Amino acid sequence: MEPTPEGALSGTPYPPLIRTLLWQRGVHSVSDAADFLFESNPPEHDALLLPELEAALFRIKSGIEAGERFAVFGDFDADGLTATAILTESLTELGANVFAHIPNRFTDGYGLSEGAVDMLHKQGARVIITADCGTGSVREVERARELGMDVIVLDHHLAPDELPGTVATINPKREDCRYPDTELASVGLAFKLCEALHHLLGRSFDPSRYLDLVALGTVADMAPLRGENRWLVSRGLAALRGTARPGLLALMEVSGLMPGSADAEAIGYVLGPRLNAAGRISNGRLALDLLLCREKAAATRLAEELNALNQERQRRTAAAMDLAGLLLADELEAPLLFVGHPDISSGIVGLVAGRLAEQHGRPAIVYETGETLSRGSARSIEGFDITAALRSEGHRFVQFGGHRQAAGFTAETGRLPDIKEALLALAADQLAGVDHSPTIRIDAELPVRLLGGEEIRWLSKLAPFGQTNPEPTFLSRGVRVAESKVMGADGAHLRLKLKDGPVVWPGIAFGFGELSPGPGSVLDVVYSLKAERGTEGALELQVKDFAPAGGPSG
Ligand SMILES: [Mn+2]
Repeated sequence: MEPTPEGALSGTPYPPLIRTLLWQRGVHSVSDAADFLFESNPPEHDALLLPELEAALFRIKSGIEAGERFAVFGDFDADGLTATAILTESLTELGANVFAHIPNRFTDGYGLSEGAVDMLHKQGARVIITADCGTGSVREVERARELGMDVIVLDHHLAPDELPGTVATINPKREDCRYPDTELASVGLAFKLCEALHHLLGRSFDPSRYLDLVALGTVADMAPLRGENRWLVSRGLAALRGTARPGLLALMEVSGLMPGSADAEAIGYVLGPRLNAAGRISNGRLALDLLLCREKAAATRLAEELNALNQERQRRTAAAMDLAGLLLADELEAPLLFVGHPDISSGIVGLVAGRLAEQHGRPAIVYETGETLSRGSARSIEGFDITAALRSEGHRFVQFGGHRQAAGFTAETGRLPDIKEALLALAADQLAGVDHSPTIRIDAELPVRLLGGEEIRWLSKLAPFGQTNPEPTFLSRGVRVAESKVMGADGAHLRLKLKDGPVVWPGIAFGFGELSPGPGSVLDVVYSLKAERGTEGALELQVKDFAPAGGPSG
Protein backbone atom coordinates (compact mmCIF):
# COMPACT_ATOMS: atom_id res chain seq x y z
CA MET A 1 0.00 0.00 0.00
CA GLU A 2 1.19 3.57 -0.74
CA PRO A 3 2.11 5.22 2.52
CA THR A 4 0.03 8.31 3.17
CA PRO A 5 1.73 11.66 3.78
CA GLU A 6 0.48 11.63 7.34
CA GLY A 7 1.91 8.16 7.89
CA ALA A 8 5.32 8.63 6.29
CA LEU A 9 5.89 12.10 7.72
CA SER A 10 4.24 11.50 11.07
CA GLY A 11 6.50 12.16 13.99
CA THR A 12 7.57 15.39 12.29
CA PRO A 13 6.61 18.72 13.86
CA TYR A 14 5.17 20.01 10.56
CA PRO A 15 1.48 20.91 10.19
CA PRO A 16 -0.60 18.56 7.99
CA LEU A 17 -0.70 21.10 5.14
CA ILE A 18 3.11 21.23 5.01
CA ARG A 19 3.33 17.42 5.09
CA THR A 20 0.98 17.27 2.12
CA LEU A 21 2.99 19.83 0.17
CA LEU A 22 6.27 18.09 0.95
CA TRP A 23 4.77 14.76 -0.12
CA GLN A 24 3.62 16.23 -3.44
CA ARG A 25 7.17 17.44 -4.04
CA GLY A 26 8.50 13.93 -3.72
CA VAL A 27 9.70 14.36 -0.14
CA HIS A 28 8.67 11.02 1.31
CA SER A 29 10.73 10.46 4.46
CA VAL A 30 11.39 12.26 7.72
CA SER A 31 15.05 12.79 6.85
CA ASP A 32 14.26 14.05 3.33
CA ALA A 33 11.81 16.51 4.90
CA ALA A 34 14.48 17.81 7.28
CA ASP A 35 16.86 18.17 4.31
CA PHE A 36 14.25 19.99 2.25
CA LEU A 37 13.55 22.45 5.04
CA PHE A 38 17.31 22.95 5.59
CA GLU A 39 17.00 21.66 9.13
CA SER A 40 19.80 19.11 8.79
CA ASN A 41 23.23 19.37 7.20
CA PRO A 42 22.99 21.65 4.16
CA PRO A 43 22.97 19.83 0.81
CA GLU A 44 26.51 20.90 -0.11
CA HIS A 45 28.98 18.51 -1.65
CA ASP A 46 32.74 18.35 -1.91
CA ALA A 47 33.76 20.27 -5.04
CA LEU A 48 36.61 17.81 -5.58
CA LEU A 49 34.06 15.19 -6.55
CA LEU A 50 33.32 17.19 -9.71
CA PRO A 51 34.97 15.59 -12.76
CA GLU A 52 38.56 16.85 -13.21
CA LEU A 53 38.07 19.79 -10.89
CA GLU A 54 41.37 19.05 -9.22
CA ALA A 55 43.25 19.19 -12.53
CA ALA A 56 41.64 22.57 -13.22
CA LEU A 57 42.63 23.93 -9.80
CA PHE A 58 46.29 23.01 -10.24
CA ARG A 59 46.41 24.37 -13.80
CA ILE A 60 44.95 27.68 -12.63
CA LYS A 61 47.31 27.80 -9.65
CA SER A 62 50.39 27.28 -11.81
CA GLY A 63 49.08 29.83 -14.33
CA ILE A 64 48.68 32.44 -11.63
CA GLU A 65 52.16 31.72 -10.25
CA ALA A 66 53.71 31.96 -13.74
CA GLY A 67 51.84 35.17 -14.57
CA GLU A 68 50.10 33.54 -17.56
CA ARG A 69 47.13 35.29 -19.14
CA PHE A 70 43.68 33.72 -18.67
CA ALA A 71 40.65 34.23 -20.93
CA VAL A 72 37.18 33.46 -19.61
CA PHE A 73 34.94 32.69 -22.56
CA GLY A 74 31.31 32.83 -21.39
CA ASP A 75 27.95 32.21 -22.95
CA PHE A 76 25.72 35.23 -23.57
CA ASP A 77 22.85 34.05 -21.37
CA ALA A 78 22.38 34.88 -17.69
CA ASP A 79 23.98 31.63 -16.51
CA GLY A 80 27.04 32.13 -18.70
CA LEU A 81 27.31 35.82 -17.81
CA THR A 82 27.10 35.29 -14.05
CA ALA A 83 29.56 32.38 -14.22
CA THR A 84 31.93 34.58 -16.22
CA ALA A 85 31.56 37.39 -13.69
CA ILE A 86 32.42 35.12 -10.75
CA LEU A 87 35.44 33.59 -12.52
CA THR A 88 36.79 36.93 -13.71
CA GLU A 89 36.33 38.73 -10.42
CA SER A 90 37.59 35.86 -8.30
CA LEU A 91 40.67 35.14 -10.42
CA THR A 92 41.55 38.83 -10.51
CA GLU A 93 41.37 38.95 -6.75
CA LEU A 94 43.76 36.00 -6.56
CA GLY A 95 46.26 37.94 -8.60
CA ALA A 96 45.60 36.37 -11.99
CA ASN A 97 46.00 38.22 -15.27
CA VAL A 98 42.52 37.61 -16.66
CA PHE A 99 40.12 39.02 -19.23
CA ALA A 100 36.59 38.00 -20.21
CA HIS A 101 35.06 37.54 -23.63
CA ILE A 102 31.36 37.12 -24.46
CA PRO A 103 30.63 36.10 -28.05
CA ASN A 104 28.07 37.94 -30.13
CA ARG A 105 25.11 35.67 -30.89
CA PHE A 106 24.56 37.18 -34.33
CA THR A 107 28.12 37.25 -35.64
CA ASP A 108 29.80 34.45 -33.65
CA GLY A 109 26.91 32.09 -32.81
CA TYR A 110 26.69 29.92 -29.71
CA GLY A 111 29.77 28.51 -28.00
CA LEU A 112 33.47 28.39 -28.72
CA SER A 113 34.48 28.85 -32.37
CA GLU A 114 37.85 28.49 -34.05
CA GLY A 115 37.72 32.21 -34.87
CA ALA A 116 37.22 33.00 -31.18
CA VAL A 117 40.12 30.72 -30.21
CA ASP A 118 42.41 32.55 -32.65
CA MET A 119 41.24 35.91 -31.32
CA LEU A 120 41.84 34.92 -27.66
CA HIS A 121 45.31 33.70 -28.67
CA LYS A 122 46.08 37.04 -30.31
CA GLN A 123 45.08 38.76 -27.08
CA GLY A 124 47.73 36.75 -25.28
CA ALA A 125 45.64 34.07 -23.59
CA ARG A 126 47.52 30.97 -22.44
CA VAL A 127 44.58 29.36 -20.66
CA ILE A 128 40.97 29.51 -21.82
CA ILE A 129 38.22 28.81 -19.28
CA THR A 130 34.79 28.37 -20.84
CA ALA A 131 31.66 29.20 -18.85
CA ASP A 132 28.38 27.51 -19.80
CA CYS A 133 29.63 26.12 -23.12
CA GLY A 134 32.47 24.03 -24.52
CA THR A 135 31.44 20.45 -23.71
CA GLY A 136 31.01 19.66 -27.40
CA SER A 137 33.86 21.82 -28.70
CA VAL A 138 36.26 19.04 -29.77
CA ARG A 139 37.59 20.79 -32.87
CA GLU A 140 37.90 24.21 -31.25
CA VAL A 141 39.84 22.84 -28.27
CA GLU A 142 42.12 21.03 -30.69
CA ARG A 143 42.76 24.37 -32.40
CA ALA A 144 43.59 25.98 -29.04
CA ARG A 145 46.13 23.23 -28.31
CA GLU A 146 47.76 23.70 -31.71
CA LEU A 147 48.27 27.34 -30.72
CA GLY A 148 49.86 26.27 -27.43
CA MET A 149 46.89 27.10 -25.20
CA ASP A 150 45.24 24.98 -22.51
CA VAL A 151 41.47 24.82 -22.12
CA ILE A 152 39.32 24.25 -19.05
CA VAL A 153 35.65 23.64 -19.79
CA LEU A 154 33.04 24.54 -17.18
CA ASP A 155 29.62 23.57 -18.44
CA HIS A 156 26.42 21.70 -17.62
CA HIS A 157 25.01 20.92 -21.05
CA LEU A 158 24.41 17.30 -21.95
CA ALA A 159 27.71 15.63 -22.73
CA PRO A 160 28.25 13.94 -26.12
CA ASP A 161 30.19 10.68 -26.38
CA GLU A 162 33.41 12.39 -27.45
CA LEU A 163 34.71 14.97 -24.97
CA PRO A 164 37.20 17.68 -26.00
CA GLY A 165 40.93 17.32 -25.25
CA THR A 166 40.99 19.75 -22.35
CA VAL A 167 42.99 20.00 -19.14
CA ALA A 168 39.63 19.53 -17.41
CA THR A 169 36.01 19.24 -18.55
CA ILE A 170 34.05 20.09 -15.43
CA ASN A 171 30.53 19.01 -16.30
CA PRO A 172 28.23 17.20 -13.85
CA LYS A 173 26.29 15.73 -16.80
CA ARG A 174 29.29 13.60 -17.77
CA GLU A 175 28.62 9.87 -17.62
CA ASP A 176 31.55 9.34 -15.25
CA CYS A 177 30.48 12.11 -12.85
CA ARG A 178 30.71 11.07 -9.18
CA TYR A 179 29.36 14.35 -7.83
CA PRO A 180 26.09 13.56 -6.00
CA ASP A 181 24.12 16.44 -7.58
CA THR A 182 24.09 16.57 -11.38
CA GLU A 183 21.85 19.63 -11.69
CA LEU A 184 24.20 22.49 -10.81
CA ALA A 185 24.06 25.33 -13.34
CA SER A 186 27.30 26.72 -14.75
CA VAL A 187 27.27 29.61 -12.28
CA GLY A 188 27.05 27.09 -9.41
CA LEU A 189 30.05 25.25 -10.88
CA ALA A 190 31.99 28.52 -11.16
CA PHE A 191 31.20 29.29 -7.53
CA LYS A 192 32.37 25.85 -6.37
CA LEU A 193 35.55 26.11 -8.45
CA CYS A 194 36.42 29.55 -7.07
CA GLU A 195 35.71 28.51 -3.49
CA ALA A 196 37.98 25.47 -3.87
CA LEU A 197 40.66 27.58 -5.55
CA HIS A 198 40.71 30.02 -2.64
CA HIS A 199 41.13 27.13 -0.22
CA LEU A 200 43.95 25.62 -2.29
CA LEU A 201 45.77 28.95 -2.28
CA GLY A 202 45.18 29.44 1.43
CA ARG A 203 42.96 32.48 0.90
CA SER A 204 39.72 33.18 2.72
CA PHE A 205 36.54 33.09 0.63
CA ASP A 206 33.45 35.15 1.37
CA PRO A 207 30.54 33.30 -0.29
CA SER A 208 28.07 36.16 0.18
CA ARG A 209 30.05 38.25 -2.31
CA TYR A 210 29.24 35.83 -5.10
CA LEU A 211 26.00 34.10 -4.09
CA ASP A 212 23.85 36.94 -5.49
CA LEU A 213 25.22 35.99 -8.91
CA VAL A 214 24.67 32.27 -8.25
CA ALA A 215 20.98 32.89 -7.50
CA LEU A 216 20.60 35.01 -10.63
CA GLY A 217 22.21 32.54 -13.02
CA THR A 218 20.66 29.40 -11.54
CA VAL A 219 17.08 30.71 -11.54
CA ALA A 220 17.33 32.49 -14.90
CA ASP A 221 18.70 29.28 -16.46
CA MET A 222 15.64 27.41 -15.13
CA ALA A 223 17.80 24.86 -13.32
CA PRO A 224 15.78 22.64 -10.97
CA LEU A 225 15.40 24.26 -7.53
CA ARG A 226 16.14 21.10 -5.61
CA GLY A 227 19.16 19.82 -3.72
CA GLU A 228 22.25 22.01 -3.81
CA ASN A 229 20.73 24.46 -6.34
CA ARG A 230 17.90 25.25 -3.95
CA TRP A 231 20.35 25.72 -1.07
CA LEU A 232 22.56 28.01 -3.16
CA VAL A 233 19.58 29.99 -4.43
CA SER A 234 18.11 30.29 -0.96
CA ARG A 235 21.35 31.79 0.37
CA GLY A 236 21.84 33.67 -2.89
CA LEU A 237 18.50 35.45 -2.59
CA ALA A 238 19.53 36.68 0.85
CA ALA A 239 22.79 37.92 -0.69
CA LEU A 240 20.88 39.57 -3.54
CA ARG A 241 18.60 41.40 -1.10
CA GLY A 242 21.69 42.84 0.54
CA THR A 243 23.88 43.09 -2.55
CA ALA A 244 26.54 45.79 -2.73
CA ARG A 245 26.98 45.42 -6.50
CA PRO A 246 26.26 48.79 -8.10
CA GLY A 247 25.09 47.07 -11.30
CA LEU A 248 22.48 44.91 -9.60
CA LEU A 249 21.28 47.80 -7.44
CA ALA A 250 20.88 49.96 -10.55
CA LEU A 251 19.09 47.17 -12.43
CA MET A 252 16.65 46.71 -9.55
CA GLU A 253 16.08 50.45 -9.43
CA VAL A 254 15.24 50.84 -13.14
CA SER A 255 12.95 47.80 -12.89
CA GLY A 256 11.03 49.16 -9.89
CA LEU A 257 12.13 46.22 -7.74
CA MET A 258 12.96 46.83 -4.10
CA PRO A 259 16.11 44.90 -3.16
CA GLY A 260 14.41 43.63 -0.01
CA SER A 261 11.65 41.95 -2.01
CA ALA A 262 13.91 40.18 -4.54
CA ASP A 263 12.83 36.54 -4.80
CA ALA A 264 13.14 33.76 -7.36
CA GLU A 265 10.12 35.07 -9.26
CA ALA A 266 11.71 38.53 -9.51
CA ILE A 267 14.78 36.90 -11.06
CA GLY A 268 12.63 34.89 -13.46
CA TYR A 269 10.44 37.76 -14.63
CA VAL A 270 12.35 40.97 -13.92
CA LEU A 271 16.13 40.64 -13.59
CA GLY A 272 16.83 37.55 -15.71
CA PRO A 273 15.06 38.86 -18.84
CA ARG A 274 16.94 42.17 -18.60
CA LEU A 275 20.32 40.42 -18.37
CA ASN A 276 19.39 38.09 -21.22
CA ALA A 277 18.06 40.94 -23.39
CA ALA A 278 21.62 42.12 -24.06
CA GLY A 279 22.61 38.92 -25.84
CA ARG A 280 19.22 38.52 -27.53
CA ILE A 281 19.07 41.97 -29.11
CA SER A 282 22.57 43.44 -29.03
CA ASN A 283 25.63 42.09 -27.22
CA GLY A 284 25.89 40.12 -23.97
CA ARG A 285 29.00 42.07 -23.05
CA LEU A 286 26.78 44.92 -21.82
CA ALA A 287 25.22 42.70 -19.17
CA LEU A 288 28.64 41.39 -18.07
CA ASP A 289 29.87 44.98 -17.76
CA LEU A 290 26.85 45.70 -15.57
CA LEU A 291 27.56 42.73 -13.28
CA LEU A 292 31.23 43.71 -12.89
CA CYS A 293 30.63 47.46 -12.69
CA ARG A 294 32.01 49.16 -9.56
CA GLU A 295 30.74 52.66 -10.09
CA LYS A 296 27.21 53.98 -9.62
CA ALA A 297 26.90 56.37 -12.57
CA ALA A 298 28.17 53.82 -15.08
CA ALA A 299 25.92 51.17 -13.52
CA THR A 300 22.86 53.37 -13.96
CA ARG A 301 23.70 54.03 -17.60
CA LEU A 302 24.15 50.29 -18.31
CA ALA A 303 20.96 49.38 -16.42
CA GLU A 304 18.96 51.88 -18.47
CA GLU A 305 20.44 50.46 -21.63
CA LEU A 306 19.47 46.91 -20.60
CA ASN A 307 15.99 48.09 -19.71
CA ALA A 308 15.55 49.60 -23.18
CA LEU A 309 16.87 46.41 -24.81
CA ASN A 310 14.37 44.43 -22.76
CA GLN A 311 11.52 46.58 -24.09
CA GLU A 312 12.74 45.95 -27.63
CA ARG A 313 12.93 42.23 -26.80
CA GLN A 314 9.29 42.29 -25.63
CA ARG A 315 8.19 44.09 -28.80
CA ARG A 316 9.99 41.62 -31.06
CA THR A 317 8.67 38.64 -29.14
CA ALA A 318 5.06 39.83 -29.40
CA ALA A 319 5.44 40.43 -33.16
CA ALA A 320 7.04 37.01 -33.63
CA MET A 321 4.25 35.33 -31.65
CA ASP A 322 1.68 36.90 -33.98
CA LEU A 323 3.62 35.75 -37.02
CA ALA A 324 4.11 32.22 -35.64
CA GLY A 325 0.37 32.06 -34.91
CA LEU A 326 -0.41 32.85 -38.56
CA LEU A 327 2.13 30.40 -39.92
CA LEU A 328 0.93 27.61 -37.63
CA ALA A 329 -2.79 28.23 -38.09
CA ASP A 330 -3.39 24.83 -39.72
CA GLU A 331 -0.88 22.91 -37.62
CA LEU A 332 -1.82 23.67 -34.02
CA GLU A 333 -3.04 20.12 -33.51
CA ALA A 334 0.27 18.60 -34.62
CA PRO A 335 2.14 16.69 -31.86
CA LEU A 336 5.05 19.10 -32.20
CA LEU A 337 5.01 22.72 -33.39
CA PHE A 338 7.70 23.51 -35.96
CA VAL A 339 7.90 27.00 -37.39
CA GLY A 340 10.43 29.41 -38.88
CA HIS A 341 10.59 32.71 -40.75
CA PRO A 342 13.30 35.23 -41.74
CA ASP A 343 11.55 37.86 -39.57
CA ILE A 344 11.77 35.78 -36.37
CA SER A 345 15.16 36.86 -34.99
CA SER A 346 17.46 34.11 -33.72
CA GLY A 347 17.82 36.14 -30.51
CA ILE A 348 14.24 35.44 -29.50
CA VAL A 349 13.49 32.03 -31.04
CA GLY A 350 13.85 30.42 -27.60
CA LEU A 351 11.31 32.77 -26.04
CA VAL A 352 8.82 32.17 -28.84
CA ALA A 353 9.31 28.40 -28.60
CA GLY A 354 8.79 28.56 -24.83
CA ARG A 355 5.53 30.46 -25.15
CA LEU A 356 4.20 28.20 -27.90
CA ALA A 357 5.04 25.10 -25.85
CA GLU A 358 3.31 26.57 -22.81
CA GLN A 359 0.22 27.79 -24.66
CA HIS A 360 -0.32 24.63 -26.65
CA GLY A 361 1.03 21.98 -24.28
CA ARG A 362 3.35 20.43 -26.86
CA PRO A 363 7.03 20.70 -27.82
CA ALA A 364 7.85 23.67 -30.03
CA ILE A 365 10.75 24.38 -32.39
CA VAL A 366 11.23 27.89 -33.73
CA TYR A 367 13.98 29.14 -36.03
CA GLU A 368 15.11 32.16 -37.97
CA THR A 369 15.14 31.10 -41.59
CA GLY A 370 18.49 32.04 -43.07
CA GLU A 371 19.61 31.92 -46.70
CA THR A 372 21.84 28.91 -46.22
CA LEU A 373 21.89 28.27 -42.46
CA SER A 374 19.03 28.58 -39.99
CA ARG A 375 19.37 28.96 -36.23
CA GLY A 376 16.66 27.74 -33.91
CA SER A 377 15.58 26.83 -30.44
CA ALA A 378 13.41 24.08 -29.03
CA ARG A 379 11.37 23.98 -25.84
CA SER A 380 9.62 20.88 -24.63
CA ILE A 381 6.98 19.60 -22.25
CA GLU A 382 7.35 17.03 -19.52
CA GLY A 383 7.83 13.55 -20.92
CA PHE A 384 9.57 14.52 -24.16
CA ASP A 385 13.36 14.83 -24.15
CA ILE A 386 13.91 17.40 -26.89
CA THR A 387 17.72 17.10 -26.99
CA ALA A 388 17.39 13.33 -27.40
CA ALA A 389 14.92 14.00 -30.22
CA LEU A 390 17.42 16.28 -31.99
CA ARG A 391 20.16 13.72 -31.42
CA SER A 392 18.08 11.03 -33.15
CA GLU A 393 18.30 13.24 -36.25
CA GLY A 394 21.78 14.47 -35.34
CA HIS A 395 23.30 13.79 -38.77
CA ARG A 396 20.97 16.40 -40.29
CA PHE A 397 22.22 19.27 -38.07
CA VAL A 398 25.33 21.41 -38.34
CA GLN A 399 25.30 21.83 -34.55
CA PHE A 400 22.89 21.16 -31.70
CA GLY A 401 22.88 20.76 -27.92
CA GLY A 402 20.96 21.41 -24.76
CA HIS A 403 18.97 19.86 -21.95
CA ARG A 404 15.87 17.66 -21.71
CA GLN A 405 13.50 20.62 -21.88
CA ALA A 406 15.43 23.15 -23.97
CA ALA A 407 17.88 22.99 -26.86
CA GLY A 408 19.44 25.07 -29.59
CA PHE A 409 20.59 24.16 -33.09
CA THR A 410 21.99 25.26 -36.42
CA ALA A 411 20.91 23.49 -39.60
CA GLU A 412 21.12 23.98 -43.34
CA THR A 413 17.89 25.65 -44.36
CA GLY A 414 17.35 23.12 -47.16
CA ARG A 415 17.28 20.23 -44.68
CA LEU A 416 14.60 21.69 -42.41
CA PRO A 417 11.62 20.05 -44.19
CA ASP A 418 13.14 16.59 -43.63
CA ILE A 419 13.98 17.43 -40.03
CA LYS A 420 10.42 18.61 -39.47
CA GLU A 421 8.94 15.43 -40.90
CA ALA A 422 11.19 13.20 -38.81
CA LEU A 423 10.62 15.07 -35.54
CA LEU A 424 6.85 15.19 -36.05
CA ALA A 425 6.81 11.43 -36.57
CA LEU A 426 8.91 10.94 -33.44
CA ALA A 427 6.65 13.20 -31.35
CA ALA A 428 3.50 11.54 -32.71
CA ASP A 429 4.91 8.23 -31.55
CA GLN A 430 6.18 9.31 -28.13
CA LEU A 431 3.28 11.58 -27.24
CA ALA A 432 0.46 9.32 -28.44
CA GLY A 433 -2.43 9.54 -26.00
CA VAL A 434 -1.03 12.55 -24.12
CA ASP A 435 -3.64 15.16 -23.15
CA HIS A 436 -2.36 18.56 -24.30
CA SER A 437 -5.05 20.68 -22.68
CA PRO A 438 -3.74 23.24 -20.21
CA THR A 439 -4.25 22.34 -16.57
CA ILE A 440 -3.66 24.09 -13.28
CA ARG A 441 -2.04 21.99 -10.61
CA ILE A 442 -3.77 22.40 -7.23
CA ASP A 443 -1.81 21.27 -4.17
CA ALA A 444 -4.57 21.31 -1.59
CA GLU A 445 -7.87 22.76 -0.56
CA LEU A 446 -7.12 25.66 1.78
CA PRO A 447 -9.99 28.02 2.69
CA VAL A 448 -8.80 31.61 2.63
CA ARG A 449 -10.19 32.17 6.15
CA LEU A 450 -7.66 29.64 7.51
CA LEU A 451 -4.63 31.54 6.19
CA GLY A 452 -2.89 32.74 9.31
CA GLY A 453 0.58 33.74 10.40
CA GLU A 454 1.50 30.16 11.30
CA GLU A 455 0.59 28.73 7.86
CA ILE A 456 2.34 31.61 6.10
CA ARG A 457 5.50 31.16 8.14
CA TRP A 458 5.59 27.44 7.27
CA LEU A 459 4.84 28.03 3.59
CA SER A 460 7.77 30.43 3.35
CA LYS A 461 10.06 27.60 4.44
CA LEU A 462 9.25 25.73 1.24
CA ALA A 463 10.63 28.63 -0.86
CA PRO A 464 12.43 29.43 -3.09
CA PHE A 465 9.87 28.30 -5.65
CA GLY A 466 10.55 27.64 -9.30
CA GLN A 467 11.52 24.72 -11.50
CA THR A 468 10.50 21.37 -9.89
CA ASN A 469 9.44 23.16 -6.70
CA PRO A 470 6.30 24.97 -7.85
CA GLU A 471 4.76 27.57 -5.61
CA PRO A 472 1.94 25.99 -3.57
CA THR A 473 -1.45 26.52 -5.21
CA PHE A 474 -4.70 26.19 -3.29
CA LEU A 475 -8.44 25.95 -3.79
CA SER A 476 -10.84 27.93 -1.61
CA ARG A 477 -14.58 27.38 -2.10
CA GLY A 478 -17.41 29.83 -1.58
CA VAL A 479 -15.37 33.04 -1.42
CA ARG A 480 -17.41 36.28 -1.68
CA VAL A 481 -16.26 39.14 -3.94
CA ALA A 482 -16.23 42.31 -1.80
CA GLU A 483 -14.67 44.47 -4.49
CA SER A 484 -13.61 44.01 -8.11
CA LYS A 485 -11.85 46.54 -10.34
CA VAL A 486 -10.24 46.16 -13.74
CA MET A 487 -6.69 47.41 -13.92
CA GLY A 488 -3.80 47.75 -16.34
CA ALA A 489 -3.60 49.98 -19.42
CA ASP A 490 -6.10 47.90 -21.40
CA GLY A 491 -8.16 46.65 -18.44
CA ALA A 492 -6.68 43.18 -18.85
CA HIS A 493 -6.32 42.41 -15.14
CA LEU A 494 -8.47 42.39 -12.02
CA ARG A 495 -7.82 43.78 -8.58
CA LEU A 496 -10.05 42.08 -6.02
CA LYS A 497 -11.03 42.06 -2.39
CA LEU A 498 -12.13 38.58 -1.38
CA LYS A 499 -14.07 37.78 1.77
CA ASP A 500 -14.22 34.39 3.42
CA GLY A 501 -16.06 34.37 6.75
CA PRO A 502 -14.68 37.25 8.80
CA VAL A 503 -11.51 37.55 6.71
CA VAL A 504 -10.87 39.88 3.75
CA TRP A 505 -7.82 39.42 1.51
CA PRO A 506 -6.56 41.61 -1.35
CA GLY A 507 -6.09 39.70 -4.57
CA ILE A 508 -4.92 40.12 -8.12
CA ALA A 509 -6.01 38.13 -11.19
CA PHE A 510 -3.82 38.59 -14.26
CA GLY A 511 -5.60 38.22 -17.59
CA PHE A 512 -9.10 37.98 -16.09
CA GLY A 513 -10.16 41.59 -16.80
CA GLU A 514 -12.94 40.53 -19.17
CA LEU A 515 -14.52 38.24 -16.60
CA SER A 516 -14.91 40.89 -13.91
CA PRO A 517 -17.25 39.27 -11.34
CA GLY A 518 -19.72 41.64 -9.67
CA PRO A 519 -19.49 42.47 -5.97
CA GLY A 520 -21.44 39.94 -3.95
CA SER A 521 -20.81 37.04 -6.33
CA VAL A 522 -19.59 33.86 -4.69
CA LEU A 523 -16.65 32.04 -6.28
CA ASP A 524 -14.47 28.98 -5.99
CA VAL A 525 -10.97 30.40 -6.30
CA VAL A 526 -7.61 28.84 -7.20
CA TYR A 527 -4.81 30.94 -5.71
CA SER A 528 -1.28 31.21 -4.44
CA LEU A 529 0.22 33.64 -1.96
CA LYS A 530 2.34 36.51 -3.23
CA ALA A 531 4.25 39.39 -1.80
CA GLU A 532 2.34 42.49 -2.83
CA ARG A 533 4.16 44.28 -5.67
CA GLY A 534 6.14 47.29 -4.53
CA THR A 535 5.82 46.52 -0.83
CA GLU A 536 7.97 44.63 1.61
CA GLY A 537 6.23 42.15 3.84
CA ALA A 538 2.56 42.51 2.81
CA LEU A 539 0.92 39.53 1.11
CA GLU A 540 -1.91 39.21 -1.39
CA LEU A 541 -3.64 36.36 -3.19
CA GLN A 542 -2.68 35.73 -6.76
CA VAL A 543 -5.86 34.34 -8.26
CA LYS A 544 -5.02 31.84 -11.00
CA ASP A 545 -8.55 30.80 -11.87
CA PHE A 546 -12.09 31.10 -10.58
CA ALA A 547 -15.60 29.88 -11.29
CA PRO A 548 -19.03 30.43 -9.75
CA ALA A 549 -19.14 28.57 -6.44
CA GLY A 550 -20.50 25.06 -6.39
CA GLY A 551 -19.57 24.28 -10.00
CA PRO A 552 -18.10 20.94 -10.96
CA SER A 553 -15.05 20.18 -8.85
CA GLY A 554 -11.84 18.40 -9.70
MN1 LIG B 1 23.35 27.25 -18.45
